[in-house]
Amino acid sequence: GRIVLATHNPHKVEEFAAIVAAYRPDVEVVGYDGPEPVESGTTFADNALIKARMACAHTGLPALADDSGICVDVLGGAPGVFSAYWAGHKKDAVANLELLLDQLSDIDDSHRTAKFVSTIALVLPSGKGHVVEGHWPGRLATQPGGDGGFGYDPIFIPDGQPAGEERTVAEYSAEEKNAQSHRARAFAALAPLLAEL
Ligand code: ITT
Repeated sequence: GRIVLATHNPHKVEEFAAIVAAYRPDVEVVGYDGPEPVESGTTFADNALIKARMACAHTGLPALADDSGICVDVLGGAPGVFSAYWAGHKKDAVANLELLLDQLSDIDDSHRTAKFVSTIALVLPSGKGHVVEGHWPGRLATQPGGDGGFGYDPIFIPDGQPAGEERTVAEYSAEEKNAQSHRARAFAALAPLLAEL
């Protein structure tokens, strides 16, 4: 069957295509170029459902949407749902991560803990909706490193790496990121439902 991916972010499309293929190589992931909904929700789950419902209604296909962001403990969970626009109304990844580094300039390493969050909604043409969430814990670097990935990847150092060899996500290969990321973890929780497609 086919499934529509309700995102305008080409990096997410690439990551999802790889992650879905690992579970269901027979499912074709198609892009969505219909109207972009207003993400008026106050939670990742609300926004993911808004996006998936819009794409399902517009195409008649089962729709997947991801609403995601970075949550910094010392900022009380911000940027959170505001991650894409942290430095202003324009989606400017470099400005966003520079502002976040500025906001943490006085914070020492042990208090720079954060997590990436991905909330994925699956909406079926029957109207049934499912929401799952994945977390990827780590901490913020003091300066950007690496040129892979997107968004906040150059300043996020995932937990669980060997001491002295720690890398940002922007220094991971795409395969490594897609095996461990918040998006992969959320998707793992959704995989059983894909059997319904
Ligand atoms: P769509 O709404 O069209 O899917 P978007 O990029 O606007 O695309 P969000 O509203 O969910 O998506 O914003 C998520 C932001 O969180 C994204 O723009 C990045 O700044 C950040 N983000 C999410 N996942 C990330 C990842 O894997 N690596 C780095 N940054 C990420």
